[in-house]
Amino acid sequence: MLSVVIPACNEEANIGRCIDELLAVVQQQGIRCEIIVVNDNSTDGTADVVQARQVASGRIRLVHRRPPGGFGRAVRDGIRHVRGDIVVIYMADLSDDPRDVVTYYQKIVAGYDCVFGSRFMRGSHVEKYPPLKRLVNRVVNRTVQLMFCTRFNDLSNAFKAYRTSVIRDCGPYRASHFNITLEMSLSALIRRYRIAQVPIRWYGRTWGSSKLKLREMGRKYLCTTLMLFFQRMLISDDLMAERLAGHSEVDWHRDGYDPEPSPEQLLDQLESITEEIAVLNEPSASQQPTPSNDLPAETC
Ligand SMILES: Nc1nc2c(ncn2[C@@H]2O[C@H](COP(=O)(O)OP(=O)(O)OP(=O)(O)O)[C@@H](O)[C@H]2O)c(=O)[nH]1
Ligand SMILES: [Mg+2]
Repeated sequence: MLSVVIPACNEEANIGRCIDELLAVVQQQGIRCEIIVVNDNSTDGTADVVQARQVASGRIRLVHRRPPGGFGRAVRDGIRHVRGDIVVIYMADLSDDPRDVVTYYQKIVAGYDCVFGSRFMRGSHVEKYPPLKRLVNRVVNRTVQLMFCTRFNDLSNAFKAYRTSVIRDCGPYRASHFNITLEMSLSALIRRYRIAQVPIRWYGRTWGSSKLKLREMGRKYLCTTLMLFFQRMLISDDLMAERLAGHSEVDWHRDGYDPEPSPEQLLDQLESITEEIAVLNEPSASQQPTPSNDLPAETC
């Protein structure tokens, strides 16, 4: 099952359309999914809009957070509630396109562990990206590319997909704000998971205000990047050994991790496997390159 985690803070005029469009596209593709909206002390009607949809669809769940707020804290909370085996982090402000969620899902079903969307490769489509933000994005991402010797060029973008097992292996995460986007993607990268990069569509916000404050976020991005850089340089052998032995600390996920799956969870898993087999049998899925043809070509 696909679990879409949507952090939301004061997105009253966006969140309803965001959920409706996402559900329509995903269900049209026959993908079983749940949507987990993590509301961070919104002072507008965000929670009411989600609750109204929750009544109409059993696929939607609303998680309320208590202060302190923060994008990273919201993502961490959302992940704790995940029941599916594939997780997509998705924005509430209509900047991401639900059709790309389907692409992510199909890539993971085809064998990848993670899918990173890029707004800066052939095939991507970007509208109304503020020029200053774009400049900072390119400088940060180029620096990260050099430090980690990687071709992935939009790692700071939060809209990504992971197998839930990858998140369990890489966690627990520490970042509280937007730096969690780097923590999640770089943690998977240094453990050498199979990662696909795909072009995505991105649209600038048309309602509400940005929560990303560039000046405040700099030191947090730096801290996360350096932490992961030193892990890569000094202890990547330990991280890989744990990954390969499957001995990572899964019980950090205390609230959501259940070592004895319930009959409902087993049924979910069975349905996911059946869906995966069906998707694999579709011609479009079988024509996609196998992971070995499209693995990240590390440059160092
Ligand atoms: N739960 C929660 N969600 C947040 C928080 N900060 C941001 N978000 C959500 O995270 C997503 C991205 O935040 P934005 O404010 O759009 O950041 P941005 O994309 O850099 O800024 P824009 O260019 O204005 O779109 C949106 O869905 C927000 O509602 C937070 O502290 N808590
Ligand atoms: Mg945004």
